[in-house]
Amino acid sequence: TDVTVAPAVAETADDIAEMRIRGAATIADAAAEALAVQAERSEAETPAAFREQLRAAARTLYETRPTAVSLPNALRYVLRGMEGETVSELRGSTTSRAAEFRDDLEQAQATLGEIGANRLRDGDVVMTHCHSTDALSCIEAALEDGKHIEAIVKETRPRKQGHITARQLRELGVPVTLIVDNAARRYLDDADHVLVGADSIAADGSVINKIGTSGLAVNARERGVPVMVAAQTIKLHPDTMTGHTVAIEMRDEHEVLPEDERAEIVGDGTDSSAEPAADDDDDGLTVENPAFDVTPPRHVDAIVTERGQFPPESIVTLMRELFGETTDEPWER
Ligand code: RUB
Repeated sequence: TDVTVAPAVAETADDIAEMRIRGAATIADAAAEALAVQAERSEAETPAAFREQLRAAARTLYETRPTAVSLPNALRYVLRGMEGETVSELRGSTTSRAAEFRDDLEQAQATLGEIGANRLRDGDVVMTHCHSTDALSCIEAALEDGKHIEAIVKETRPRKQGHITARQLRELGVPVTLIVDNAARRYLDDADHVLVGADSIAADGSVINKIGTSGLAVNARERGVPVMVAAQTIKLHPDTMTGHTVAIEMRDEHEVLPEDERAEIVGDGTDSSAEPAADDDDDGLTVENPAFDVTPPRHVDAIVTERGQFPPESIVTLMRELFGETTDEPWER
């Protein structure tokens, strides 16, 4: 069916796909906001047309990036609250449900921060990877408790989200040491915690987060540094309860190797002495750019949520409580 999605929704979808809006919680917030905008601006004349537009908007948002489950969880939550007999009732229920979702998200992050802060002692040094608003909430709450915290911030190639983390920690007054990803093992000797966020948590307690998290966790285990994952329950992946795996996003190779740098490796195709390629497009160099990886539960010490902190192996109990057994997608109905 050909349903028009509000331009503002298409714009949000593009911002998510291009990572101008990024990070699992921020993506969820933006998606809920976009559904509210769609509801407000809808010119649908019948309840059926309104519902179809909202579902189309949700699909557009859903198709942007595959790994952070907070996105489908947000869409599902808002669409489940779309109720009413008239377009005006549907509009009202959808916008208030989206507002409720966004308030809950903010509240959950604050509560999670207070719980996570209990794990941080005065004077502790925390090593971070990528940029996680849930992880930063723990540090912020520890600072509010009057604790002195320092941070070792991994740069996080290729997109350097570590720079965002470093900037926000400096704004909070936290002394920051910025390192390249490859220096992590060396600097673990100076760290009391590894603190990361999550894009998805699977039912077995596996943590799906920025590429490099799993290697960091293995090194931390070897060094005896506890690994703490800060993840609101919106990061829990319902489909994994029935054995589905989480899709790992593969991003554009140019994030890793720009065209001009590629030419430095394989030439620009004009060098006649080079080995003849199998076909015109194949220069024999493959660049892969997975955005996320999976850290097995045995390398994670605690998952901190707004509902308390859990050893990864017991997260499934919380998932059953929150999701029950239903995993149908309202935008596919
Ligand atoms: C972001 C990332 C973050 C999680 C958690 O990856 O891996 O650690 O999304 O973030 P990307 P938050 O930059 O590719 O989106 O705690 O803010 O939800």
